[in-house]
Amino acid sequence: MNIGIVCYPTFGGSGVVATELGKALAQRGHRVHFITYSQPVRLDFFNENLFYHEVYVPAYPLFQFPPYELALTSKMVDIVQNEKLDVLHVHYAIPHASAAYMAKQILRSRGIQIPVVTTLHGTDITLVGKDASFEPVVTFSINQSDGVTSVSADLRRETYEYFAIEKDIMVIPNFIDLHRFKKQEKSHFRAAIAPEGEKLLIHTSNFRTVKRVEDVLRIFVGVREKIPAKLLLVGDGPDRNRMEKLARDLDVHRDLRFLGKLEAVEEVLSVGDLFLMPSENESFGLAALEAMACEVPVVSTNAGGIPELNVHGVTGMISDIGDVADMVKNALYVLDDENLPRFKAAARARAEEFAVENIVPLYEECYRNAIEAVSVTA
Ligand code: GMT
Repeated sequence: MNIGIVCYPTFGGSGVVATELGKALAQRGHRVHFITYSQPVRLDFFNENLFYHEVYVPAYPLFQFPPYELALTSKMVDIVQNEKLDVLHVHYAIPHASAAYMAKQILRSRGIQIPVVTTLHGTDITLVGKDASFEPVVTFSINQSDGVTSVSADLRRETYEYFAIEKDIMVIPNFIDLHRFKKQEKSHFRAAIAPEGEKLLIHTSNFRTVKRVEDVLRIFVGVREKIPAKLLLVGDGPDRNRMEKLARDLDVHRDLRFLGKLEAVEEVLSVGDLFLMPSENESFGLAALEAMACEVPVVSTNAGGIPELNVHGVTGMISDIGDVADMVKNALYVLDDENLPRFKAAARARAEEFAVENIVPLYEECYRNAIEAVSVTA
C-alpha cells in the first residue's frame, strides 16, 4: 500500500507511535509518506520505502496565527494526488482529522477518492478536544473519517461518552519494538548512579501537570525513608524547574538526577528497578510499556487506559490518583528482594504481548476496511 501518515513530529507519545508505525509498515513492504512540519525525531535514517514531506507555512504580517491547518491540507492534497496514496492515516485528531476531511473534499472535486483513518491518542479527546473551542470540529471530523482507532478501550469509552460519535471505534493498543527495548548490559552506568547497590527508580515524561511529577518526588521520599534508593527523571517540560526546586525543598536532590530529553531512553531503563507513573490521565501509557519491555515493573495510578497495560500484582501495582501513601507502600512491596524478580519477568512477558509484529497487522486491516468502504460508496 501507499500510505500517508500525518502526525506531530516532536518527542511525545502520538508522534513516536506514528513514526514507529510508519517504520514498521515500511519494513513490511509498504511505501510510507510522512507529512508534517519537521522531520519526525525517530526518522533519522535512510529507507527506500520511507518519504518525508515538509509542510511549510508562509509568513505574512497579517497572520497573528499562521494557518498551519490550511498549509497541511494543501500538502495532503499534493501528496495524495502526486504520490498516488491509497490511504491517509492521521494521528491526533486536532487539527489533523479536520485537515484530512478538507483534503478529502478537495480531492473528491478532482475525481480522487482518499480514505482517511484517524487515530485518537488521548489528550485530543480527554483534554483539548472536549473544550468548546474544538468540540464541534473534533466530533464532525471523527464522524467523517472512514476508519477510527483509539489506543485503549478506556479512550474509546471516553470518546463515546463526551462526543456524539456514530462511527465504530477500533481499539488498537500501542506497541513496542522488543529488539530495541530490552534490558541491556549497563552495569557501569548502574554502578555510577547507585554505587552502594541502592534500588533505582525511574520516571520519564514531558513534565506536564497531567503527569503529576510532584507525586513522583513524594513517592521517592517515602521509599527512601525505608530503603536506600536513587531516582532518575528523564524528559523535560513546563514543570521541570518547579520539580528541581521541590527536590531541594524535600532534601532529596542529592539522590536524584534530572537527565533531560534522551533519545536512547532504553539505556536508562535497562538499569531501573521500578518505573513510576502517577499520572492524572493517561490514555495508554507508552512510557510504562517501554519500561516493562526493559524488565522494569510499574507503580502507577488507575488513570485512563493504564490498567489495560499494567496488571495489578503481576507487572506492578496500581493506586488511586494522588494516593501517594499507597504508591509508597506498593513501591516497597515491588522492590522487596523476594518479589522483584517475579515482577521484572512478568513486566517483560506482558510487554511481549504488545510486540510491533502483533499490532501492525491490525492497522493494515483497518486500512483495507477503509479503502473498501470508500470504494463501495464511490
Ligand atoms: O502524554 C502526553 O502528554 C503526550 C501524548 C501525545 O499525544 O503525544 O500522549 C498520549 O498518547 C500516547 C500515545 O498513544 C499515550 O501513550 C499517552 O498515554 C497519551 N497521553 C495522555 O493521554 C495524557
